[in-house]
Amino acid sequence: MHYRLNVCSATPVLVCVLALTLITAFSTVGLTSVLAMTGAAAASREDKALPTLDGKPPLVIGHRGASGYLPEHTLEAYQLAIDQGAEVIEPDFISTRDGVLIARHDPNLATSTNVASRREFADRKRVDWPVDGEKQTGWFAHDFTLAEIKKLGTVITDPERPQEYNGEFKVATMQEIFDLVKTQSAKLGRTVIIYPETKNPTYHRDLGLPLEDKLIAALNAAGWNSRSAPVFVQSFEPSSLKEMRSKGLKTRMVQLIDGDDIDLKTGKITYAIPFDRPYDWCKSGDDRLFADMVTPSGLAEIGTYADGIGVWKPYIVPLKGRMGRAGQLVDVNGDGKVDLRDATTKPPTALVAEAHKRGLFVHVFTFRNEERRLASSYMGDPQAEYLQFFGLGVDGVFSEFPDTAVMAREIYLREGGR
Ligand SMILES: [Ca+2]
Repeated sequence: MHYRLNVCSATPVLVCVLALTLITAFSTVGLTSVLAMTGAAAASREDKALPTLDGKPPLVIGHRGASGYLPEHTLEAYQLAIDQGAEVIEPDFISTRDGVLIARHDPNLATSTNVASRREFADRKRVDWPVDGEKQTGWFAHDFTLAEIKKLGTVITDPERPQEYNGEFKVATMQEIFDLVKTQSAKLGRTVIIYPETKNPTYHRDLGLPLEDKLIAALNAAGWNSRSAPVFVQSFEPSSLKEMRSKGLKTRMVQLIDGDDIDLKTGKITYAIPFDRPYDWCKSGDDRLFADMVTPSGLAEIGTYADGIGVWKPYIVPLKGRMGRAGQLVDVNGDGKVDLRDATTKPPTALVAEAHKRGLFVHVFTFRNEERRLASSYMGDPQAEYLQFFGLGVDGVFSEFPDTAVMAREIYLREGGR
């Protein structure tokens, strides 16, 4: 029920996978390497090492939980991600007025909860409240105690996704999610990994509600402050990661790398506030862009304080629209608008190899099932997108549909004879 019927899924799966494997192979390593691979078919098991940094299968990371199905960042969404086979669950942490870390993507609660419909909180509404250089209107977590936030119901943020659970689940705290990870790991006999993000860390510091010390304290209390702990700590802001490192956090850390949009005419990533540069750079007058993080010197700098990068997909597989004779973008599928579905994938960049060369693992965001979010090259099949990225050696995928990611990885490993 999770898959749209399309050309690829209506075709025998093996044919599809073989075709995709060939497409990926030709587009990434070229004919010579493909021939070499064929010659190596009888090679030993060691030669079948995966192209990830550690040679192990890529991780499936439940992005905000199984957020394609249930309201994001709730215990229920995390439980579903674990049930679907994700090794990792990913919470973003912001702060309440009383300094409790809760899982939400945005300090503004208007889009992810039913706060706007609660009359008792009507007077908490703020207009043009600045968040990382962007003015927002809504209800902000730092104006609410945890007890008040626990009165709210969460809602799914994408209006085109299932709405039937809106209002049913509560906002989860950091501690509740830590407890879920521990309980589930013990129950299932497998390690569930947690991937906490300090969200808007400079913004929170400016409010007098810094996130870092609380995250470190909770990781210490959980017995998870070590390199081998089932933890990846992530942030878009380098200074947040550096601060936690300097304060004794020993877990693996991940520098996130964003962008605003893709210019389908040129195939290039575009940069606009607040997705042009980390907000800590913005505040300190550092005028570099996220683009500067993926250069050789940018990666070398990240290597001084982090263990891996979390990057947006087009940094690895660029996308481009089709241009008409008059220099305009063509509505290829004739649906009356020009968007991702009219774009095709371009040859992959060398970013995975460049990062791996410096010992940095590469996790990629965000994988979603909806056809409207897939480039036309994938023919509406989300598994095709996963298979391409797995073939390129990425070490993990942030997925909102972990069951699809797990299935694609099974196909990838099986077809590779592993
Ligand atoms: Ca179109």
